[in-house]
Amino acid sequence: MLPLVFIFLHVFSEDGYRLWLRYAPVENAVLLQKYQNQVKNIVLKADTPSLKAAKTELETALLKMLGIRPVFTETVEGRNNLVIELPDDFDVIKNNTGAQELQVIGNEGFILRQIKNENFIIVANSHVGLLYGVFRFLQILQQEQPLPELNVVDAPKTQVRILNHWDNLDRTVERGYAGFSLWDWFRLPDVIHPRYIDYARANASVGINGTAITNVNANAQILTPVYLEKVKALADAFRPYGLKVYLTARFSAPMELDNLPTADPHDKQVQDWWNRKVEEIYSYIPDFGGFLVKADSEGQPGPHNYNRTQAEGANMLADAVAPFGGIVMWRAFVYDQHMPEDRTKQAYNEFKPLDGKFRDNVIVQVKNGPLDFQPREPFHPLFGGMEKTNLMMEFQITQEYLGFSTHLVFLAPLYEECLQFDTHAKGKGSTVAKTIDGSLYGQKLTGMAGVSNIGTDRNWTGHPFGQANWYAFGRLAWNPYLGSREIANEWIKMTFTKNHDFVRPVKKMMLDSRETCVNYMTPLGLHHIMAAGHHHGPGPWVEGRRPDWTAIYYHRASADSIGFNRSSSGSNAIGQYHQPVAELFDNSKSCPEEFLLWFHRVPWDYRVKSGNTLWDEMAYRYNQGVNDVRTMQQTWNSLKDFVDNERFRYVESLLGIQEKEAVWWRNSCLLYFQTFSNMPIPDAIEQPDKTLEYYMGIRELYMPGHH
Ligand code: GCV
Repeated sequence: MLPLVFIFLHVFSEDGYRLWLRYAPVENAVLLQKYQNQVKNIVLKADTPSLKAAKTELETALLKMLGIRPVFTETVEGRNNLVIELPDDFDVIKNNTGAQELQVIGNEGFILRQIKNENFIIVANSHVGLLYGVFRFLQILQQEQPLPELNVVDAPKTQVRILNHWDNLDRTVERGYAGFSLWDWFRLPDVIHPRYIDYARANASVGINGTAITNVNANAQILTPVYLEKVKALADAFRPYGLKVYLTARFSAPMELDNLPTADPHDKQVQDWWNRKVEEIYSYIPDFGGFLVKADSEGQPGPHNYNRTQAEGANMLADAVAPFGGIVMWRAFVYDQHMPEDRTKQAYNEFKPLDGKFRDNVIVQVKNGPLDFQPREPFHPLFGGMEKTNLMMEFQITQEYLGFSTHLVFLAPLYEECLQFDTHAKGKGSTVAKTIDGSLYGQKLTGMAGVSNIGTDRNWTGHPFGQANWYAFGRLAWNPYLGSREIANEWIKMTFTKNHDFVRPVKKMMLDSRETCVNYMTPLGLHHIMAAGHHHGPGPWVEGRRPDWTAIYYHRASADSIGFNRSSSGSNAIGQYHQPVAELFDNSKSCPEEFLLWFHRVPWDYRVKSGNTLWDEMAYRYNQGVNDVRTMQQTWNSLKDFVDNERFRYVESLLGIQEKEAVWWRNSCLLYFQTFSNMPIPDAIEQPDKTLEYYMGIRELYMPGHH
């Protein structure tokens, strides 16, 4: 007979809406009883919006997980209370927390502590800190961890932990693969969809405290009163969850909205315009976070139009928001097709000389790598390159270059690889993580942004495993030193089941998936060989009028070699890194093989570490990528009995797409590069079953995320 839980799984399907906040019933009977005892009596004064949110979350979660409705009181009675309060309110808290640790947790951190097997306390210095503490407590229960001796003192290591939504006002989402924008501008401000609250809950549960709700390719209309009313409604809905709203500022807004003759940051009229506009925004949203700006990049206006620097542009906006406590996140993604310089060097060349010239409330937002969210890039040399400037990380959660929302690619390993890279900026151990959390240079303003993969799809992210990337981003923004394994472990247990026989193989599948994607798309340091425009599928043959948007600019394949020479004998991009990193990358023998063709131009018969020629190695890696997707399929198929039918089938279908597309990538890239190498595809690997002409003839119209 099938165990009851299996029958249950097949009868009750899940659509993925509940994310990692499913609050499944606790299965371990001993733990269940202990938990029930501990939370029967909850001391919580729910007299502010954040504490009301905490109370509601507890009520929902404890009923679902433990089957009980706890009593909420304002006094500690006897033993076994769960006390959720600010430090000074109760003796049980005062006597069991120290001044130093209260200082360590700051304004957003918390302490979770079991006291002598009796009471359990959740302490923070703010109501949002208490809410974060409640979410963490519930996560511990969801993962069925024992409470005794639990002692968590935790605080975020970065200040601004923010999602960037590239959402347009017509509800399309640039590079969005999960439906339309969540923000229903047409019905706002009157209709507040419950989904806005669930969005805020999910973010708060991992400590995300900001959301930039509009596309960086900005529309000035968002700054008009009609839209500010709507933004205010969203800000009001998010506020209890500690989630601040930010807007993208179009640099030419004074000209577009009020016919000013210029947007020159040195022009007094322009400065006054922004000052007034900011005052107006704060009249709607008193805790408005500030602006996110893309300037002088891909057609966006900026200070270059007036021969001003990026710092002059940023500082003008910074001065406008400073009196209200706002900040400006100024993107370093600045490059120009007319510049003869290697595209990957341009941002550093532009920003490095400006080090120390930005206001204190400006934070320069730098993409993880120097190009554009490729499956693999070396870290951006601005990390460790600007000691006197606030810098924040920009990761992409949406998988623009990693198979959209149909490929299972767990991004925590990509994030971790970047964060753990040693820049050597101040000697050994100067990891990228330390350049963004203020620990290396003592920056006061720190942060991490993630380009959102969220949309109106019922399961939020299109791919059920895309949720893991949202989760991972939040966890790493809170603590950039966490490991991918730990993050995957937490997410799987809360999103699916705690059963070890499921968690173990799924964790392996997730942890391997990024390398798998690199192999079937861009092995050995290849980059930007995706189809033009929408970036879906392979396009190593892409040529065009704008060289920096073609594939041939990046791989430079010819009859004798392939790769971009960025060594000291080439574009010298390696010169933007500190020693010994520069030297490591400079020499093709010491350069990590995963970056070989990023930094070097290498003959087809070059021997790589395995002893294979470069050509054979490329073929084997492409093939390995395909085989590994097939292994993912086998793994998933073997786990049918642990997953509800709906999610099981959906993931199964998506893995089918991923397998087909991995084959497409492998075959088309090998056939295309073979026209240069003139070498045979090794017999040991599956041979392409279609011609290069067939692959080059594929045209995909109306792809999501590209408008
Ligand atoms: C929002 C890449 C994407 C663009 C995106 C840009 C950016 O070029 O393809 O869609 O624009 O990055 O990060 O600004």
